Amino acid sequence: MHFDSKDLTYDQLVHLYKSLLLPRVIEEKMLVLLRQGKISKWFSGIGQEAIAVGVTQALDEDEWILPLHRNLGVFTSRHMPLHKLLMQWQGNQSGYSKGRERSFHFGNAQHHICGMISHLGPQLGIADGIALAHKLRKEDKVVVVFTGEGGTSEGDFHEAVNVAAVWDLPVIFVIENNGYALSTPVNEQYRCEALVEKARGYGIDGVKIDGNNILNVYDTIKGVKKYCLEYQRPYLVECATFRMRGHEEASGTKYVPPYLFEVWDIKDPIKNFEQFLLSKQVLSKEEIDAIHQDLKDYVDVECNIGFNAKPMYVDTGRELRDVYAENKVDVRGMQYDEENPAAAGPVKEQRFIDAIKEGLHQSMQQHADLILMGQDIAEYGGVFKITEGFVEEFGKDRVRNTPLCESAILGAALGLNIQGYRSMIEMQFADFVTMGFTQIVNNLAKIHYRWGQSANVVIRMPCGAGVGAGPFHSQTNEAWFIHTPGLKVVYPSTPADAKGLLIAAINDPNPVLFFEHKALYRSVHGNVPEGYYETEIGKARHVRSGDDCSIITYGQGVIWAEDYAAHHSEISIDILDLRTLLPLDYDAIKAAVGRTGRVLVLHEDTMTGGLGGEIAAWVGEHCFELLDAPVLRCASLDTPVPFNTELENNFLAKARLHETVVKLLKY
Ligand SMILES: Cc1ncc(C[n+]2csc(CCOP(=O)(O)OP(=O)(O)O)c2C)c(N)n1
Repeated sequence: MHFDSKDLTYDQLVHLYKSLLLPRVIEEKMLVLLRQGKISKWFSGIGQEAIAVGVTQALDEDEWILPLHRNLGVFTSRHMPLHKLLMQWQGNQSGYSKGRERSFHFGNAQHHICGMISHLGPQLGIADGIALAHKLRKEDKVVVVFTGEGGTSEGDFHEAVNVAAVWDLPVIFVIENNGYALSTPVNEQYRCEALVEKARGYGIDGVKIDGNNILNVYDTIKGVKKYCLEYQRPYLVECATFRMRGHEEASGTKYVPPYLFEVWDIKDPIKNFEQFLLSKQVLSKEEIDAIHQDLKDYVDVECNIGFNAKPMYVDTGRELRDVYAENKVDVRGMQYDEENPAAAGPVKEQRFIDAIKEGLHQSMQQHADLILMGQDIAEYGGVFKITEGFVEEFGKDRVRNTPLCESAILGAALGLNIQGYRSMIEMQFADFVTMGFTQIVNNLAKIHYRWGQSANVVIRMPCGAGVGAGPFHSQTNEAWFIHTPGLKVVYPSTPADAKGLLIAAINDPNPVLFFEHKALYRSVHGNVPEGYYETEIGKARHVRSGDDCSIITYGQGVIWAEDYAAHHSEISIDILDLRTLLPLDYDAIKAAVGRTGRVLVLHEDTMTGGLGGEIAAWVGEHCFELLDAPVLRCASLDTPVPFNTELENNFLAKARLHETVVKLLKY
């Protein structure tokens, strides 16, 4: 192996050597601890240390790195105390994730590390967002994100590299090509000669290097960093290496031809660097032995601390509280008072769509750090024209057209928030959110609980049927998200609430899905205060009082219920508009049950697994004494949304509203 120390000083070379050796010494100890049953799972990076260490050492300490499961060298090079890492790996309360996450699945803002989630690829988009924040602030910082060669087959790799290329983001994508993804060899993973060839397809540059040569890695990343900053572009670095142990320690290596271990043992990054340092008389054999011993002593001392951590103290309240970031935004809108709407300024009649636009517009004026992202939202104004005129007023930096890549953009939104920006993503249609599902339910939703990072991201979801648009432009898919702790889900039915809830969502440090029904955009009008105000998330609205039955509903269901009540004056109907579906306003639900003793939950979403089932169960459990009849549900048919108007009308819950009310009243 050829080493070129260029202008590195004696101190720098020794520092690199110690940094390279530390993760190896720790890992050797880990293998012993595993055999003793003291830790449960271990993904070994033995033989690959030069990549994690070389990359991290080439960056400034405040440049973000997004490592993977074999990158112990990133964590040690960022000076994370080993005893705290050990607590993390044991699932101890004093670990970085308070026992909530395993192995390397955590991040830490102080060390500028954003940890992976198991899905591997989704962290690539987060790097784009962090880099975008640096670019917007004109900071000279790069971001490094790791992927294995297996991870490059995921759509997230493609999306993230493409976005970085199109947006000229200073991201260094490091592919750690270690020959196998679990048991899958590279010839079953991809067809190109080298993965770096893919760079050209994205219109960026890249290089393939020997990932076992620490000086090579270090020098390459230093140079690539300069390039990324000077030209404001991403770069792809493929590091050739080999996984010297099983995928994880329990999984073995039977599928790897034994000769490969011999070949790669000769290329061991530590042995080779030691030889180089000896041959150049940078270090003597005795000095190397002494460094080894020092590191072993350090590991033993830290293990003693790490294995004597206080035992887990289970506190259900704390677990539930930590799911959400505390909502203590400094600049708050005025709270909207239903009894006195004029308190939020003079009111004017607006369509639903105009109120959303105004809420977004005022939020852009309020928050210089609010970034809008979505397909065709800039010059074109979005397919529903909600952001029309925004790019002219707020500029391209803040009103960003995106390539067709929901996942990378949702990941980028999280990256932006890691750097203190907030963002709004417009799904062109709520149906397309499936393409970014993992980012929402696994990254955005769980990150605060996992390691305390907020995710101030609003996802606008133009949704709903009744517009003759067929199965993929008509869904109202809120139930997919209501089930996910960490998300908030709002679903307004009036223009005033649409504006106030959108402003509140943008102020909220948690990820909020904002459902806006397309059929209401231009058909529903109402008085809307002109000022900047919030409608509180988590509070339902009592729409009208009645004595015979209570309809608990939201979104277009409110319009149906009001219309039904208006046409059936012989029935005294009470209506509750939930407005927020997660978290639910249980007090308001209980009050609605108490007012009539007969409850019908109405929603446009399909029946099975819909919110109606949850509310019915909760009312049954908590309000049984108040009921005069079982809770009934009226929902859309359990089919996809059909295109044909007659079929669609039959599909929608509205078609069965009358018969359900009659049935309820007959009990
Ligand atoms: C989306 C997803 N599919 C499958 C897995 C299971 N899995 C975990 S690691 C892994 C192999 C990853 O290979 P690679 O990206 O090359 O990284 P390496 O483990 O070799 O470092 C697989 C298949 C997963 N974690 N996530």
